Amino acid sequence: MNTRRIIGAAALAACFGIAGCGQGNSGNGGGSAASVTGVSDAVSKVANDRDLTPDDVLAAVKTYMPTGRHDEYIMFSSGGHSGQVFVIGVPSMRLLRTIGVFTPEPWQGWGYGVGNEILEAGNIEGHELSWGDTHHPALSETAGDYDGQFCFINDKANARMAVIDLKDFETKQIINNPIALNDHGGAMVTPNTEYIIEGGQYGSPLAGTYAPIEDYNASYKGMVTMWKFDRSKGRIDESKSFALELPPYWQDLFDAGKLDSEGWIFGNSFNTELAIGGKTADGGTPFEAGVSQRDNDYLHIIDYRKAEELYNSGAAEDVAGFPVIPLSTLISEGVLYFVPEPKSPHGVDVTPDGKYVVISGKLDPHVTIYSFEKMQATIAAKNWEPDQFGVPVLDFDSCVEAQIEVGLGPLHTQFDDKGYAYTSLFLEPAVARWTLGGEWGKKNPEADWTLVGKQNVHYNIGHLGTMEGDTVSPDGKYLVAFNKWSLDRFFPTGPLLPQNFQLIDIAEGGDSMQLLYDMPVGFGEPHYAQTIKADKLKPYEVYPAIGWDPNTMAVKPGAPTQGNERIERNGNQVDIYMTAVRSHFTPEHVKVKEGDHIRWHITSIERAKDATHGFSIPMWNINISLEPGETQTIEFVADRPGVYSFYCSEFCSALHLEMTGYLLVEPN
Ligand code: CUK
Ligand code: CUA
Repeated sequence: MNTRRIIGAAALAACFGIAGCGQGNSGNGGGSAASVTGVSDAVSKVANDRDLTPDDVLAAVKTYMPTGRHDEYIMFSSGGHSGQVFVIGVPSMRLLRTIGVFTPEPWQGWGYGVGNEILEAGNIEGHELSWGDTHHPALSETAGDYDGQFCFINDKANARMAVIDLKDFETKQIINNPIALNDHGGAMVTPNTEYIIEGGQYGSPLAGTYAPIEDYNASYKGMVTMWKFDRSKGRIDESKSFALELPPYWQDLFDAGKLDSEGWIFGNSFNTELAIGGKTADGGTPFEAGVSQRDNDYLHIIDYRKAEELYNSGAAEDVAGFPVIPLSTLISEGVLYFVPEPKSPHGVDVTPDGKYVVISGKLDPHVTIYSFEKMQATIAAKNWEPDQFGVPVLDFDSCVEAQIEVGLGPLHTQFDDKGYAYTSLFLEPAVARWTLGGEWGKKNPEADWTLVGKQNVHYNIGHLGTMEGDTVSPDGKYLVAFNKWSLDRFFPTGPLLPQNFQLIDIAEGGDSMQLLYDMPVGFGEPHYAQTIKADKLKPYEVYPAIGWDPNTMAVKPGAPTQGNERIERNGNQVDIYMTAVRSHFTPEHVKVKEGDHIRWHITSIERAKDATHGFSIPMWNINISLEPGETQTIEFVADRPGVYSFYCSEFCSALHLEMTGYLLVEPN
């Protein structure tokens, strides 16, 4: 034990030596050689007192972020059932921001006066939805690489898609899928973000209609929707979007081809058994067993460029007002092919060169790697048998490049810059590192398609994410394991425990991964995250001009400005034009009559970075956030007479408590 500790001190001294040689982080300490010894002694005492091993100390030094220093990478994580997106710095694993998406978020005023119309657009036929099951965030791409402009995320529970603009990290659009009520294989983008992919999950009658479960094979459908993204408007253009009808297998995840395979998308599936579940009096097999009977399901191989041509030529049919290309057309026009994939597949990931597609089988210890070139040759040779719906099922052996035994319960795969792939192993639980073949395989010394290392994780890993790990140029460097269970890792918060994001150092090759840090996540269940190099993000410091409307990303005509604050009455319609600046609102008295319809327009006329004001009124569920330059409009009916003190809900200045006023609602 003592020996370990002494080595620990030495390792630490070496680490600090390296840090001291750099820029000198924040001016404290001076970074001279003399201070290295001093730091080493002091820190080895702390390490001894806290019973830290050399690896612990090394991990701490690799992740510690001195005050004022920024993280190298920014992770956009699904917020799970919170329906939000979490923004987390890597390697510090500090939570930087929660972006309100499908769910109200009071601090940003999301749903309390800000973004109400966007949230309402996500309701389905008047049914208010105030949660979402976010699964897969997708950063916008240019030429297959993250460009830092937009982030998209799906809501599995309700088949919805959201658009976040990374200029201000705010949600701009929520769109309902008109033909589906659940999704899963989204959001994924094509390499230039022309389309956002949203694949379905559980086979259902299209457009939320009714059909008896006994008619499953004929009346239930699968689908994948291609949402057209208009980058100049920063919105999904529903009028140029379309869907593909698929057999009622349960489509799971999708990934877009890139480089060699650009123009194609790939999706895995399960329940090719067409099980309908349910234990009935005359038998019946519950889903768990029913969907796991066959040895193979089908990898979906889709020529989306050809589908786009078909849509443009009018081959789609109208389903609830949305264009859907029928399955029969997809088959006859050569848009859709299948290839068998082993036992209960999960995860589909295209390699950085676009040449291979990696599939995991939850109940198969292998990853199966398909060659895009071989798929194309198999299609050209018509080496297929039709499935029961007539879809060509390509010959497995003609398409497979390699199979690697990686361990128990493989799920998802990501890549690095050294030609390694990383696959999450849910059941072990661990991360497996293996080598790619082709040109990328030459980036590491090991043989192609070989398992080279494993790192245990805690516990039950789902997705994993390397830095820019699903782009054409992954950085590697770190890997984050998104673990479902934490068991003994944290203080037990009752029977419901946090989930665990574990940071792993993957910078060195071979079998050399090091677990660095556990981040408890108190919002379940985030599935996936994408991580971008921080310097690719160019967010606004303050909004570009006073009177900026984040919805339109432009100055709002007629927004209140300094000097023209006023109250206008037209019948019982009252428009209040107010400004906010440290530390007052203008006007401070607002007198209206019971029953008046209020439109309250407020502009922050601040230009200083981080000078955010809030604006809250009791009784009407109003609390908004006004970032410098921002304008917002709140509407409500003053249906209750009384005196209401509105106030700024951000501690913005020494006289923040004085930043208040009275809404006086005079009785009729
Ligand atoms: S799924 Cu969750 S662990 Cu929704 Cu991407 Cu695989
Ligand atoms: Cu403005 Cu407090």
